[in-house]
Parts: sequence; structure tokens; C-alpha cells
Amino acid sequence: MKFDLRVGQSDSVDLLLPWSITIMKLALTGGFLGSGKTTAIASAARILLRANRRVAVITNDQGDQQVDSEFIRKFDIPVKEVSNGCFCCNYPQLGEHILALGKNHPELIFAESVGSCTDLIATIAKPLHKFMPEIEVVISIFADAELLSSILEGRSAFIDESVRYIYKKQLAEADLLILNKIDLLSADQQQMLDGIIRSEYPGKMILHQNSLLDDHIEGWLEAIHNFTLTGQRVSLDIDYEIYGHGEAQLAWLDKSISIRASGEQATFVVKNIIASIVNEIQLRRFAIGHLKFFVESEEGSERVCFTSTSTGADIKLNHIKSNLVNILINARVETGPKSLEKIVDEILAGAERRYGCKIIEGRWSVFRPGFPRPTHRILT
Ligand SMILES: Nc1nc2c(ncn2[C@@H]2O[C@H](COP(=O)(O)OP(=O)(O)OP(=O)(O)O)[C@@H](O)[C@H]2O)c(=O)[nH]1
Ligand SMILES: [Mg+2]
Repeated sequence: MKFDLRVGQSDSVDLLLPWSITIMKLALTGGFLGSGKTTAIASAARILLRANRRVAVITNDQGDQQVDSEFIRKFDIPVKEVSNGCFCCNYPQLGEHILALGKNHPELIFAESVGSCTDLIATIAKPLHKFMPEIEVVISIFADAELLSSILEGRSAFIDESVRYIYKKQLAEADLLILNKIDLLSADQQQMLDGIIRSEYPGKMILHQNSLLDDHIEGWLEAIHNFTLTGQRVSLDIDYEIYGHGEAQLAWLDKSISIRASGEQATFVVKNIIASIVNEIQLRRFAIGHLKFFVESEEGSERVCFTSTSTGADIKLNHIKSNLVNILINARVETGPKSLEKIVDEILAGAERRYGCKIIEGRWSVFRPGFPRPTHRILT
């Protein structure tokens, strides 16, 4: 059955019940950094909103200044954030947000977990089943098809085995495994990847997806809609020492800055700063988990992203023209916090000297994610 996008009431169970016991689907959306979760969620939510369907999003990050939330908000999609740690370590906050958003009776809530997070079955899906049985959880795991190919072929940019351990555990948890960015592979490469994944993860529902296309996103929505859990999910056997070590291989930097320059030079300076940060990280051969920039001026906003599979730094800032531009930087890179901070700070100082602009630094934080300590972990 095609996911019904007609205007009007959904066919999900939305009877005259108190809101708190209305059945609601939670599309728990995981997968490694930069795999395309936010892109797909934003498109899916916009498709549903256009059809007058009720939808909401919960974003999640290890920090508290989130490019993803800004990006989702820009489309007037109802959004709440779980910040300063992953869903599993902040389960009560996740629960509160589900209840708060549930008051508007959304038929679907997307919850995007942190890209370095795994063990979603034991720490999120099973606790939700136990404490909020009215919620139907569907776990979609996104994999950047190019990065996945490189990991399987042993040529990935991520040097630490524990990072690849997290990556593979994430895939194992999928109800729906989304081979995303399929547009970046040839038909032969797609077929080969599909074969490997089907043999490594037998029985999983696999979607080949280009999340930049609405009809592919509709296919994903349909798969979420049609998914019904048969039997019980099996919690994964996760070695938390390796998992914690893997998460700590990445430094996270969040920084807000404002750039004041004359005329339209601010746009030029912003492009230069972004390109310099990307180039410097690539030059030092640090694997990029995800480098995200939310660039905003009075004319509008743009999100600019780079991952380990990005080539070059083609930066489009079509809506940014004024002489005052704000940038929120979220950088997740396989290096130490000090080294990441130094790269960014030197580039900002250099831009100020070179272009005579004024850069005002706002809130910032730079850290390694703490050891994962889930609120609940249900193994049976
Ligand atoms: N070519 C192509 N690019 C994609 C596709 N899906 C997402 N992208 C791009 O991939 C980059 C990362 O996408 P996001 O949606 O931010 O990834 P994410 O999984 O939410 O990343 P984190 O929140 O950092 O874990 C962006 O530049 C997207 O435009 C796709 O299907 N094809
Ligand atoms: Mg995201």
C-alpha cells in the first residue's frame, strides 16, 4: 500500500482516546555521522506537513548548540532537542519531549539519535516499549553508501577500529536499513554493496535511497508506515569499553560566531572560513565525522555540510548577502579537542587579519563525548 498522503485524518489509530494513550509511531532514526538522517527527516516532515499531516521531530546532540535543530526549525516543523548527550543517557528528557509533542497528536515523531551512538534497541526501543507501550517504535538506520563501501573494503578514512565497531553495530540494529546517497554509486557498485549487506545482515529490509528526491523519501515513509514488529527485537551484545573508546576518538566543537564586514564581503569571508576549515582538516588527514555550518543573515539561512566522503568544498550561500552574518559551527572530527579548536581559532584569526572584518565569538564548547552510561539498558 502506498503511504497515504491525502489531506485529512491519518489512518493511524487516532481514536477518541485521551492523547496519552493514542497510538503513535516513533521513527527512531540512527546511523553514523553525516549519513543523511536530518536531510531525510526534514524532507519527510515537510512532505507530511504539506499534506496536513501532524508530525514532529526530536533532535539529539552531545552538545547544546545544534545545527540540525536550526535547520529543521527553518521549515516550521515542530522540534524539540535532547542536548548534552545521547538519547540513551538522557532517556527522561526524551520521554518528556515525546509526551509534550504527543499533546498535538502527531501521527509520527522522528527522533534522530546522535551519529556516534549505538545500542538503541536495549537503551531506547525496549525502555519505550516498557514505559510507553502506546508508542510504536520503528528503527531506521542510515548508512552513507560510499562510506559503507569504503569501510567494508578496508579503505575508510576512519583509522580507529573502535569507530568502525560502532558503525557496524549501528547497522545491526536496523528494522529498516537505508543505503543512503545511492546516487553517488554506480549501478554496479550499488549491486555489489547490496549483496554484501544482504549476506551480512540477512532478513533486514533494505532501502536504496537518494534522500534528495521526494519520491525516495515517500518510499521511506511508506516503509515506516507499513512496518510491524514481529516477535521481539534482540538487544545487541555491545562491548561498552570499545563503544566508549570509539566515541572518544572524535572531537566535537560547537561555536557561534558573528562576522561583520563591509558590503557583500561577509559572504566571501564566510565561504573562505568554511573552505579553510575543511581544507585544513583534510590536509592533516583527520577523518571528518561531520562538519556542519548553519549560516544565517537577515536575508535567510543556509546549511553547509562536509563528511569524510565529500570531495572539495563547493559552498553555496545563495541567500546570504548582508554585511552581518552569523555562523553556528558543529565539527565532529577524528582528532583531539585541542587540535580541532586550534585549527578553527587560527583560521578565524587569519580571516580577521586578512580581510579586515570583525569576528565576534559567541558561545563555544569543545570536548570528547563522555563514556556512554544509559539510563536504562534492557537486554532480555
Ligand atoms: N548526494 C547525496 N547527499 C546526501 C543524501 N542525503 C544526505 N546528503 C548530504 O549529506 C550531508 C549530511 O547529511 P545530514 O542529513 O546532515 O546527515 P546526518 O546523518 O543528519 O548527520 P549528523 O546529524 O551529523 O549525524 C548533507 O550535505 C546532505 O545534503 C543523498 O541521498 N545523496
Ligand atoms: Mg543530523
